[in-house]
Amino acid sequence: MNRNRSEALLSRALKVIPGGVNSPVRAFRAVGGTPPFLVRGEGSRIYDADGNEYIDYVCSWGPLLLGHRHPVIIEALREALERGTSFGAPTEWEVELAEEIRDAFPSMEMVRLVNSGTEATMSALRLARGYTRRTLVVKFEGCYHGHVDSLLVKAGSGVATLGLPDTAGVPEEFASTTMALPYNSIEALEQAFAARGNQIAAVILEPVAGNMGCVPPRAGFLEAARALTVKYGALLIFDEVMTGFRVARGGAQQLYGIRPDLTTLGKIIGGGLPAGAYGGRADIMSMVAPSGPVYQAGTLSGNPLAVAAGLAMLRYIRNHPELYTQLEQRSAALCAATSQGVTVNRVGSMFTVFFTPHGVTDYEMAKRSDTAAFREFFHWMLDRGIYFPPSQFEAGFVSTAHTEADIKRTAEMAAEFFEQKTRF
Ligand code: KE4
Repeated sequence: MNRNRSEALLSRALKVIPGGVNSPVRAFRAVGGTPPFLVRGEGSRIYDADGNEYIDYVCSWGPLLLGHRHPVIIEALREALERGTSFGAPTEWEVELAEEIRDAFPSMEMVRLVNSGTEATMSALRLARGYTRRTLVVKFEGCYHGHVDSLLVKAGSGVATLGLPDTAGVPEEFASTTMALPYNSIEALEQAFAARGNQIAAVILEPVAGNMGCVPPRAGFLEAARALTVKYGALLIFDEVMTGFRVARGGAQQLYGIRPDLTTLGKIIGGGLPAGAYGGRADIMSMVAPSGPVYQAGTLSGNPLAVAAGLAMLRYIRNHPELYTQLEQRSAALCAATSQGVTVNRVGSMFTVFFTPHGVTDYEMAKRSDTAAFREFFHWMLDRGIYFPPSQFEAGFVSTAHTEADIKRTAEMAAEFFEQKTRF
C-alpha cells in the first residue's frame, strides 16, 4: 500500500508533536511502520491521506459503537451548533444526559460529567479517599485507568507491597499509595485486605479488562472484590470507560450482576466527542463540590456539543436494544476464525487475538504472547485494508456499522494468515 502522504505527514508531525501523535499508541511503536494519517471515516470504514480504505476495528478506541458519522449523531451535532458551542453554565441537556446514564446504570444514583476517562477515574479516586478518609488504592496489573499519577504504577516485590512508579515523573510517594495485584487473583486480593484492609480507600478495576488485551473476569473475581470491599469498608470502583454501553447497555455491572459503589465512564457516552463521567451512591456523590468538600471542576465539563452527541448515542442505544444481539452475532462470527497457536478473548463486541496457545487470564499470561507474530499479523491485515489495534495489548471493537460482508472478509483474511503461517 502506498503511504507516501502519511510518511511525509509523520515527518512533519515529529517536528512539532512528541512522537508525531497526541496519544502514544497511535504512533504504531508496538508494530512498527508508519501510522496512516486519517482524513475521513464513514460507517465501518476509515480513509487515509493516500486514499487507502480500511475496515476499522479500532473505532476511535471504543467510542464509535455505531460506526463513523452515524446520522443520528451528526444531526444532533448540527442542531447543537445552532445553539452555541460552549457556555460554562448549566443546561437542560446535561441533566438529560445524567438521567440517561442513571437509567442505564442504576448504581449511578448521581453523576458528574467530565471531559475524559482519565478525569473520571482521577476524580473517583479523590472522592473515594475523601469519603473513606483512607489513602491506599488497589488496582490490578494490566488494567489501565487513564494517566492518573497514582495509578501509573507497577507491582512492588510482594503481593501486599506498595506500588512503584511505572513511568518517569511520578514520585515514589504517589506510587506508594497504590497496590498493584494480579488481575483475576482472588487470593492476592484477600491477602492485600488481610494485610492492609483498614487502610484501603478503594479497589478500582476494569470489570472486563481491555488494556492488556481483552481479559474477562474469572468466575468469582468480581464477587470477591465486592464482598471484600464491603467487609473492610472500602469502596468498589468499576472503571467502565471501555465496557460501559459496550458489553451491555448497563455495562459489565449489568452483565455480571455486581453493584459497585462508584463507576467511571467515557468513550461511548460522548458519541465520539470528548466526554467522561463518574457517579455512584448518592451519599458518596453528595461529597463532591459544591455540595460537599471533595473538589473537582472542569471548564468544558458537560460541553453542549459533546452532550448532544452523547445524548443522541445513548438514546439510540436505549431505543434499539436489539443492537447488542447484532453485535454479539457479528463479533462471534469474526472471532470464529482462529488457529491452534492463537487465543481469542472476547466479551460482546470487544476482543483480542493473542498469539499464544495458552489461555490469557492476566497480564503475565498476556505478556507471554508472541508480539513479533502479532506485528506480522497486524501488517498482513493492514495491507489488506483491515485496521486492527496496533498493539497486542489492546482490544479491538466491532460496531453496528460492520456488515456481514466486512466480517466475512476479515475472518477470511485472518484464516488465510493462520494457514500460511503454519507455526501458529
Ligand atoms: P481517556 O482519558 O483516554 O479518555 O480514558 C482513559 C481510560 C480509562 N479507563 C479505561 C478502562 C480505558 O480503556 C481508558 C483509555 N483507553 C485507551 C485504550 N487502551 C485509550 C486509547 C489511548 O490512550 O489513546
